[in-house]
Amino acid sequence: EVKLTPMETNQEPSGEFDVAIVGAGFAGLYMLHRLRELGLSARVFEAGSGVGGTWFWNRYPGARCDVESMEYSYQFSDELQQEWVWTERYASQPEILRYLNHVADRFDLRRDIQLNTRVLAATFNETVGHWIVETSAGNRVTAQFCVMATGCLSSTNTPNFKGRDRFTGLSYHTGNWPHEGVDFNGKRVGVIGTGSSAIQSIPLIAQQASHLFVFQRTPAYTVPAHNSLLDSEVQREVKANYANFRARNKLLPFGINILHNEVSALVTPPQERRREYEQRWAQGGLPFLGAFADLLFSMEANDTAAEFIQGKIREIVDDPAIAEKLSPRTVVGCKRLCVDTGYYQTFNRSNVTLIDVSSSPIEEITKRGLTVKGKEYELDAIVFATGYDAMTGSLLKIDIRGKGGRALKQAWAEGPRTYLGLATVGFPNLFTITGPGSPSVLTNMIPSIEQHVEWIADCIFYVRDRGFACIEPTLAAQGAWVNHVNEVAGATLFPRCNSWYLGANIPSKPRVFMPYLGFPPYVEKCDDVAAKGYEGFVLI
Ligand code: N01
Repeated sequence: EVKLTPMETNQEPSGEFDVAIVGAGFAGLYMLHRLRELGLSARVFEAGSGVGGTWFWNRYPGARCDVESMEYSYQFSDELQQEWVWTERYASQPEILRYLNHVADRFDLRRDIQLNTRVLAATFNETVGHWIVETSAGNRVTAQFCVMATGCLSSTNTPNFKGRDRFTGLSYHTGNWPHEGVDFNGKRVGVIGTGSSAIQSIPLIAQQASHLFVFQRTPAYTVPAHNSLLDSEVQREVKANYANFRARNKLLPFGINILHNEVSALVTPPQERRREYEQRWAQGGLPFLGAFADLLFSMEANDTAAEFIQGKIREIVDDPAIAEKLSPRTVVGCKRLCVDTGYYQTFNRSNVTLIDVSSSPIEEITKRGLTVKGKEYELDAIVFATGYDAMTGSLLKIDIRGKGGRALKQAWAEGPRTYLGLATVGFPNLFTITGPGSPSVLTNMIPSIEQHVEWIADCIFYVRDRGFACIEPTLAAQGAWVNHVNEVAGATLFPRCNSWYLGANIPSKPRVFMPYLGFPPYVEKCDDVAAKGYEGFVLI
């Protein structure tokens, strides 16, 4: 990692701010803007050499959002949402990154953002009641409040394969892709993993590679995106009524504009059920999960969706043996449903080989490739599409120390414990945007981020305005919230598979369902807590 001196980053090494913000993605950018509007001083530290967070790092071929672009954008400024023109139904990574750069310029945010700077430690000083933030660039700043805008999927996971560093070819992680792009023409490429990132990149890598080997441990369900250019008429209509469109979406499950069928799959006659699934398949994307009300609650109902997708795989994939290998046997939607463009079709290409590593794992990485079942696959490039240490990874990489010098890592040793996903006992004046215990990844992230930013900003303003020094949740409120999050998840099919929602993809990570399945009631709860003078928090 390059360590830049404060001179090179053109920033003061030290300073006092009202708020320190970690991360300059969607969350950090809006947090800065909002705090400025309230007349507070803030400094953002960002590890990347540009703003954009996940959209800065994830530049792999085919990276695009699975929430439609008219929704996956800020709504805090009507001028912004009116002037920005999205070109596709699902925005591509370059377009979202352009948008975020536009936002940074439009609201003059850059002067308070220090790039190329990783926050290494944040320590609460109990005597004075402020945070000391230390960075890789040598900063040591103090701030009354510290806001972690570190993202839910920002800490990449590269499994510790034997011989991992021995490979002499090129290797990449989808979540940390070279800015100049990668030319796979004429190369033998191995992709490890078949989650969302792999499913988006595989069809494009296959078009370039001389041969592509896909190493699949668990097949994933994916539905076609049917991405297209965004109809200017659709865009005009949404813009004519943007506020209503946003307000209505906020009241929908997951905060996403998806039509949710209220009917149970099990009471629906098979023919009708099939019609519903066909319609959703033709529409494309995440709305597939809204086909029936009980899909995420009843195994029997979920099986009907699984059978439908398995049937589609058999229709699309020519070789029945490959179709069989590609067919998941898990619960649909219990890992994030993938959205693709030509994924299953890619396995009909003669230059693509699917290698099942479910029962015989990748044994080791060698100088020339990798081995499975004693056979060496010679490769010019390996793509690790192996996901993230989700939701807590980036937070716990920072040495965060609260009251009594206690490390967050220690406080969360058995899984993250928060009140509302916003704050943690023992860590006064520290907030997490879309933290574990909030709906975050089970919603449209942007309105969720905006809701958190606004709540946090109001809370900070309240604390200062009333002359308090610190705010911290009570043990009772936090305990009740953690139990509630678990209880809600336990009533669904979500805990039934080894997903990153559960931390199950990272060896040694405690198995705890991290996001809260409760949007939109969550927003009411947060509003209610604030209206009651921050119920469940202690202010001193
Ligand atoms: O990561 P993942 P991702 N040996 O964790 C495999 C969002 N996102 O980057 O399932 C062999 O889903 C692992 O196998 P298994 C979205 O929320 C959104 O793809 O653990 N394989 C799995 O197949 C998404 O859910 C978009 O058995 C190993 C893969 O690696 C989240 O980000 C696009 C392995 C990891 O899949 C993460 O997606 C991209 C091993 N040792 C991402 N270890 C869109 O908006 C792991 N794997 C569309």
